[in-house]
Amino acid sequence: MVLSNVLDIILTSDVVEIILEKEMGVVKPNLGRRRLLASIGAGVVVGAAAGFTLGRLTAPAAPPIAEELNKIIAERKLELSHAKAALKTYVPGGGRDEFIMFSSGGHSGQVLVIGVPSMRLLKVIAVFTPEPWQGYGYGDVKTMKLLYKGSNGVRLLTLGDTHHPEISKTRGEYDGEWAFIGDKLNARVASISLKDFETKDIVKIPNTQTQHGGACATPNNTEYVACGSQFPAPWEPGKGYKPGVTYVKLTEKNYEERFRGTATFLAFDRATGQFDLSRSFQIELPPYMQDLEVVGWGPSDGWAFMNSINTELHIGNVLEGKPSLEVGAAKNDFDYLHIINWKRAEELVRQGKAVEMNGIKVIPLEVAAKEGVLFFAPEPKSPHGCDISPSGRYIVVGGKLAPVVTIYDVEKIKRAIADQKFAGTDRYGVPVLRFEDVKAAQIEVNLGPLHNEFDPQGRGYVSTFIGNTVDRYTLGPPDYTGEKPFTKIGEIRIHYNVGHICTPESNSIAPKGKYLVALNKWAVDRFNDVGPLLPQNFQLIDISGDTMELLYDMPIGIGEPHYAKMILATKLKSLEIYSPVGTDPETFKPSPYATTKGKERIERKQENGRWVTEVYGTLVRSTITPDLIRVKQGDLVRIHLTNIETTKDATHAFSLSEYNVIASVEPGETTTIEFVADKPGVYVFYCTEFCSPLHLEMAGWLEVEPQ
Ligand code: RUQ
Ligand code: CUA
Repeated sequence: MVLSNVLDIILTSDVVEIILEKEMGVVKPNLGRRRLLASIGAGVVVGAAAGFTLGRLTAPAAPPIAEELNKIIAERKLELSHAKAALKTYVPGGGRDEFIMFSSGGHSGQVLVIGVPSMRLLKVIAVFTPEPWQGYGYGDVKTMKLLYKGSNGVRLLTLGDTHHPEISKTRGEYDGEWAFIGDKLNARVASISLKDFETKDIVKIPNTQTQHGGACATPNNTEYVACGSQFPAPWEPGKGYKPGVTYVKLTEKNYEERFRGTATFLAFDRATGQFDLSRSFQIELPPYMQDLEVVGWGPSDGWAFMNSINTELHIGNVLEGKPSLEVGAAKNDFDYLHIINWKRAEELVRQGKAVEMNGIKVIPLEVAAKEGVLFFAPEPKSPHGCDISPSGRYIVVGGKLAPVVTIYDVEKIKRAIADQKFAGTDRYGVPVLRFEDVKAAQIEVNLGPLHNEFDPQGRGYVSTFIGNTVDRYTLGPPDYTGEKPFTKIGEIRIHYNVGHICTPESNSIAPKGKYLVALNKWAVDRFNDVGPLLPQNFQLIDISGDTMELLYDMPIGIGEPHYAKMILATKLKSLEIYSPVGTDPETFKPSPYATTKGKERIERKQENGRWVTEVYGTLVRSTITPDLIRVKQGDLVRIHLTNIETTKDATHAFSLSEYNVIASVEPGETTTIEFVADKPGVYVFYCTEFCSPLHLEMAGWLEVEPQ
């Protein structure tokens, strides 16, 4: 049989081209199909690369590739589109994904790291919730400190609802050095180092109970990470909101007068990964429910935008006959896009016009309204999402209950503000712009548009929650200079109920296009049933062509992811081991508690009137030294552990039976665990990573002598 006929008739050449491009790297985009087929026939490709298709291609007597694949397609009852999708997403073992996606883990409290296009889950980074594999929150001092520091001062919070991840930026582009994630439930933000993919700081945002507007890095150098409150908190004039302390009776009048939202700019230190509240500032906002936030660049440099719902100030109380929030907050035809001049706010703080409340400088609402920090623009009915085009000129908002995306022109906003062209003020004295003065366009899309992402061709993508689609549209100049600006040009069906979407490096000056991931809330019939609680469904979509094609469904069996940020994998520079041996991952500097082989020791001493047994130990295949630790009941036991391995992947873990203690010690790392030996007995500790044939022998004893 002639090879080219087989390809044309049975499989079409698409599949083969994908294989050759992906597996062999021999096909340049300009190499035509004709030449390609000719080369297969002539056996030119012999030995070009290794891969599952090659044996077939190169052995002269082997059945042609198409026949082989066709058999699998038939056996597995696939369609051509499935085979193509499989080939476009399959990354062989040892291969690398082109993009890395950082996805929120929803109410798992963690961050998911996913390779694209393979959609393989690479890691779940522990952030707000204890996680035993990483030794996070089980006696490991650095992680315990983080969880306590990041709590609200009232109780230890071990629950977070992560929504919006972010990656640090330099000159408007993602730089791959830091990631950030917000906790909606408790108004917290965490920083994650992308050197070791570990959480380095958690900060509770002062004067704020819940947050939904971030994290969002300022574009030039991630000087600040911006975040905005969601549900307003009770507020004492001059004192703000303090968890567990502030009480204001919930009445309609009090809600209007004594509840407040916030926009916060957390100063971030790129060198240490720490947030610094003393250099941060906050803007007091009306008790509208603020939603997503973006910080602009280019024409919108110095400005931040956030939408809001419930400008009705409705609080509910259905048992006493009041409409629910759902009903009461959907009355107004327009809510308010918040337009924040954050550079101006920074200036006002410098001039001393802010009030210090709970450790942060707060610009009072009246000052923000009068001094050019805060403006409003009407946005249609229960808006959602707030995204910025690559040029920084357009702010795009979804319309939840209206089948349109609304696009604001930042140039028009700035002009209207400069000309003091306002329709009036809201009830708090904040100037309100006229919709017609600031609108660039409204694009009709399917029902329930939520979030927007962009590609390098100046096209936008919007998720439609009710329509169950992702719609593609054109922006206007300078993002898109072709025919038919601001026009819907395509859509793809989604399964099902899409929330956020994610394209590589969107919401930066240089989106990369190629793929889109839809973060779907419902999976319904897409996977095997695993009980009534079903996974979320991430769908990978190829957006490189004129029509969008569905490539892959990835079940997410942990939490409810909201947003994700995707970056070119080559921008990430992950450490292979901690170096030199004895490095403290908190600082990436040599730890004063590091020990070397032969120097392990146990010391017992008094510290502030309490007995402390301090252990300096090492871990190496396959011994924990010391392997017998004797302490007295009631001692505080502090064990410093150094993994003295320098081999990639040679992680050891230290887990202590009956004590709820575990630490993960990566090659080269020094870490410290601490616990009180409150119960007498003999307890085994062992390494929980299967590290060598004698891993089972990597164990020891803790003897707690009764008092
Ligand atoms: S938003 S409800 Cu990102 Cu669509 Cu959280
Ligand atoms: Cu170390 Cu098992």
